Amino acid sequence: MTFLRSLATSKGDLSSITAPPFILSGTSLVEYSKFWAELPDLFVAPTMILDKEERALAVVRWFIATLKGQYTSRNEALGSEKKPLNPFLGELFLGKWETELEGTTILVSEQVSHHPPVTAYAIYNDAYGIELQGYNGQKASFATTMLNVRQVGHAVLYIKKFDEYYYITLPTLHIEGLFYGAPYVELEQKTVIQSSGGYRASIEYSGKGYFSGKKNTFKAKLYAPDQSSLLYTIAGQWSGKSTIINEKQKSESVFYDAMEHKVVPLVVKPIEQQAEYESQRAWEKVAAAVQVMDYDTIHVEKSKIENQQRELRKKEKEEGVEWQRRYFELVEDEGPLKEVAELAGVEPDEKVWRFNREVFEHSPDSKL
Ligand code: HCR
Repeated sequence: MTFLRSLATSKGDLSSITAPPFILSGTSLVEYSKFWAELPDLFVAPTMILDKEERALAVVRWFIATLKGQYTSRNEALGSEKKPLNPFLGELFLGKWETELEGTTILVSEQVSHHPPVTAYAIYNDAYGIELQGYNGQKASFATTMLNVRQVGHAVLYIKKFDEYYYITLPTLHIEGLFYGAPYVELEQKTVIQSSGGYRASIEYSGKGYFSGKKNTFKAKLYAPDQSSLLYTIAGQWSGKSTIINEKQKSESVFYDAMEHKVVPLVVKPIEQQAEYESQRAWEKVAAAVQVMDYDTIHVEKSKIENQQRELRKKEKEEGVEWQRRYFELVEDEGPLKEVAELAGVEPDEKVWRFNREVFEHSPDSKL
C-alpha cells in the first residue's frame, strides 16, 4: 500500500517512487539503450538491401525485434519488471558488440539530464555504415492500479550508403500487476517509422484481448511514399511471432519470430577498468546490495552518490557554470531530420540531443 501510495503521489517523476526492495533493480536506466542493438544482424540488415520498399521493411523488422528486450527482458530474467536506478547527470554506459559477420557495433549512452531524467545514446557500426541515435525521458501518471508512462524523445536511424534517415517515435506504455507486487509492461498507442524516402510504417500496440486475445500484440501497416497505397500489413506478438501480408500479391508469410533469435550480449569493460562516472562502476556497491536485498546498504550507498551530485550542482551554481555533457549536445533540429519529423506528422522538439562523435573518438572513453 505504501508503494501504491508513493506511485499515486509521484507527480509524473518516476525517480521519486519508493519501491519495495524486491522490485528494485541494480541496473541503471542509462544501460537500457543497449536494447536497441542486441540483435546486430537485424540492426545492420537494412544496409544490404537495395530495394527501398524491402529496406523499409527490414527497418520495421529490426524495430519490432528490439521490443522484446526493451520491454520484457526484466520479466524474463527476474520474474517481474523492476525499478531501475535513476542515473546521475553525466553517467555513462559504454560497450560494444563483436560478432563474426557484423564486426564491431559501438554503444555510447549518457545521462544528459537529471531533472527531468533524459538519456541520450548513439549506436553505430562502421563496417556497414549504419548509426542510430536518440534520446528518451518518461512522464508518468497513476490511474487506479496502473502506472501510465509516456515516452518523450525519438530515435533516428541513418544508413550512409543510401543517405537515408528513419525517424522513429517511441511507444507509450503502462505498468500492470502493481497491486500484486508483480509489475509488467504492456505497450499502447503507436510508433511511427518515417523514412526520408517517404515510406511510412504505423505500428499500433495493444495488450490482451484487443487484436487477438494475446499479450504484446501489434498491427503494423507500411505505406508507399504516396501515403495512400498500403504495401504490407504485419500482425502478431512483438515478443513472439508475427506474420506479414503483401497487399499487392495477397500472400502471407512469417515476418518475425522472436524465438528464433538469440540476443548477443554487449561487451562492457571490467568494472576496475571503468572510469568512476561509468554506470556499473559508480553503482557497484548499490547493485551488490540490491542482489542480497540489503536495504540499509542500498540506502547508504545511494545517498552517497546523491549527496555527491547535490554538492556538484551547488558548486556549479556558485560558479555560474553549467554541467558540460560529455558526448551529446542540445542543438536546434534542422536540415533533413526536421523534414523527416514533419513527414512523420510529429511536432519536432525545438531542441534535440545529438551525438558528437568527434569528441567521443578523441577521448579515452572511446577505447573500448
Ligand atoms: C518505465 C520504466 C523506466 C523506463 C523504461 C524505458 C521506457 C526506458 C527507455 C528504453 O528504451 C525502453 C524502456 C523500457 C522499460 O520497460 C521502461 C521501464 C519499465 C519500468 C520503469 C519504471 C520507472 C519502474 C517503475 C517502478 C515499478 C516497477 C512499478
